[in-house]
Amino acid sequence: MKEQGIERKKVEQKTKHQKIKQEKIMKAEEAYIALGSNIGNRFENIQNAIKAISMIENTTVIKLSKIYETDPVGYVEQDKFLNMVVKIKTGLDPWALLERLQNIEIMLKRERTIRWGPRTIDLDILTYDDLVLNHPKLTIPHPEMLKRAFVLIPLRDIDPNIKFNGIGIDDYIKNCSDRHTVVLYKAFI
Ligand code: A4P
Ligand code: MG
Repeated sequence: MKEQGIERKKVEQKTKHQKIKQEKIMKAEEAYIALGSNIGNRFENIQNAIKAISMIENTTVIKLSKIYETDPVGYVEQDKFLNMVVKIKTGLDPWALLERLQNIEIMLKRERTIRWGPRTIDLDILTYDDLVLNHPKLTIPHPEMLKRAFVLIPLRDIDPNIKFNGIGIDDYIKNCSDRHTVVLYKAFI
């Protein structure tokens, strides 16, 4: 009898915990995260990063783009990237979210040597609700995103009607010089 009581209490506590998590997420903001990898098993790095993002507290991954193989932009003497975008809902503020993403980069042993250079995993916050933030350690929307087809093409998979400054995403993609180097790699994870 006593054991049954303890079990019931555990279940009730678990349900309460899930309810609190659900409530926090309901109040949460939507954000887009860009993922990129060009070292080691790129597909596995992307998969592991998504798993880790889905385990961040008060955060749910709600949509995934397709995965694309892309030529490097910026520092070009490096291997091709795999890129994709995920949409999340999070109860974390943008700074806490950045910290969690950087911890995931460290966990997946990202090496930071050359700016714009090779990396096992790069996680950038593209947008966070309609927040505009201009800080050297956190700029939102991501300052380069509207010039990069390797970001915009996967973002369009998730939200083909998204606009920036009143301009549709297709118009931005048309003006990206890397648009012909973004090639479908896998339609799903
Ligand atoms: N930081 C500022 N704003 C943000 C934000 N919105 N999200 C700060 C994430 N971080 C942000 O980044 C340097 C600092 O940016 C961080 O400490 C953070 O506080 P980093 O990731 O350490 O360095 P990085 O990635 O080498 O530099 P950066 O400027 O972030 O480069 P990007 O813009 O990420 O570009 N070509 C292809 N095809 N595919 C790619 O994925 N990626 C890059 C890197 C270059 N070329 C590429 C790709
Ligand atoms: Mg980055």
